[in-house]
Amino acid sequence: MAPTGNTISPNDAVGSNDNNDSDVNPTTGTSPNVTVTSGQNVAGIDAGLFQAASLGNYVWEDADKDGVQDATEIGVNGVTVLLKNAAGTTLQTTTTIFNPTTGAAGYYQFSNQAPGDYIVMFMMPTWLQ
Ligand SMILES: [Ca+2]
Ligand SMILES: [Ca+2]
Ligand SMILES: [Ca+2]
Repeated sequence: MAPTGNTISPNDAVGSNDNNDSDVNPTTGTSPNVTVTSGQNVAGIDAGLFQAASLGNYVWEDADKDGVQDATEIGVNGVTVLLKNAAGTTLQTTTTIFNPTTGAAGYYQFSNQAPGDYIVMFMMPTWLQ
């Protein structure tokens, strides 16, 4: 099993060559059957691990239009935020809310994402269109 906070990588990414790929089923944490003969050293039975990442986290009303989150400017709830992959396909959708920790408005977060390339798209609220 992967250590807490880690996830097992996809297995057999290199196909026929086991030298540099992960060989462990991400769901079960086990390798395929491996036959080892007398005196043989079978290398290449490997497990890749990664830690999930997150993206966020704030939409605010930039009242003075300077592009800076000034202390007097408040977050905006109810803004739809899309998480897309690098090809532009939408993976997840969320909405800005009050931050559950700080209570500040305009908070969003995409948790438990695999390392990689993403695009975040903000759908403007109707009162800004
Ligand atoms: Ca393999
Ligand atoms: Ca391997
Ligand atoms: Ca500002």
